[in-house]
Amino acid sequence: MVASDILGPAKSFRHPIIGHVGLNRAGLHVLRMTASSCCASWRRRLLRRTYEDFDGWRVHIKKFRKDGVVAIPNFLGPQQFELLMTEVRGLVSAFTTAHPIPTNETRGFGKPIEYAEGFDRFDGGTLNRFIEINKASAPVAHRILHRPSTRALMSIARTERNLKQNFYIYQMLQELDPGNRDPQKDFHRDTFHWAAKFWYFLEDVEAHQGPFEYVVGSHRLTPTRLGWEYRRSVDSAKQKTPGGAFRVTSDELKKLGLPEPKVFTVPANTLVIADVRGFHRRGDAEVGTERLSLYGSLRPRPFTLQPTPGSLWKVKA
Ligand SMILES: O=C(O)CCC(=O)C(=O)O
Ligand SMILES: [Fe+2]
Repeated sequence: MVASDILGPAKSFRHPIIGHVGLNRAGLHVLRMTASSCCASWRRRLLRRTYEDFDGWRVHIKKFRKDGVVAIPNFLGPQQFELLMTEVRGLVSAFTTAHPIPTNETRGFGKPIEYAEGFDRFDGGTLNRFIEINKASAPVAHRILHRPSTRALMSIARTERNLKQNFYIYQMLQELDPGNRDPQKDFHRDTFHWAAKFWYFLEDVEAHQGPFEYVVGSHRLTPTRLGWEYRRSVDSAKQKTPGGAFRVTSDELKKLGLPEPKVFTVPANTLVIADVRGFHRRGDAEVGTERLSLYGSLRPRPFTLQPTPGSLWKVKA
């Protein structure tokens, strides 16, 4: 069981094998990174034939592959967007009435506070409010996220299709307690393997509203990056760090030869997709600012060669 975790998504260096000092000195972490990356490339090749030309996504997928991030403006037509906004406003307002802002005693990442319609989670002084999108409760959002063209885009970004993953209406309230540092505001990468996230922004995001920031090109596993990952893995194994989402300083980013981060101040109706193996953070925000989006984490199984669960490499349109 413990050994088979190696072939799964586990990333905590408190794990007896993943966080084993000798094994990381021998290159375990870097091996997991490169092997899972090869698996993702293989799956993507198999999916490409079916999806790349789908509905004009080709140019965006190319940019996503090259930069690790892409912003697609005017994702919906005006009528559909209005319809969606009416639904979202109704759901957010019902959620706000049903669940007043909870108090937060913890620092760093809080535990999810579960409700029937979703959950709250504090990241330091930021409150993330997630309302689950399902067919019955949010039919418009559900339809948009499950239409064939959107599914195609998500499958390519995830390098795997037909995985059941939840999508959410995501309201973020920032700096509710400015003394409590939001850990998402430090540059980091989420995990060791290929993984994407999307935010479909429903309202403009301006510079003071904690825009998403991404270091373009930092998703590439260059020898310099792998060297950094290696050193971090040995240190993390020694310290038995729990998270496994390595933080990076701006000095280190410079030493890695990476550019200044790109700040995604975007108009409403923009879809941003990012490969979260690349370095990113939530930008600084003024007290009490909000961000509203549809959101999903697109995580494949790191070490599978099958892009469709249950089928042996066959991909049907
Ligand atoms: O909310 C953001 O802009 C980014 C947060 C983040 O780092 C993440 O969700 O992985
Ligand atoms: Fe992140």
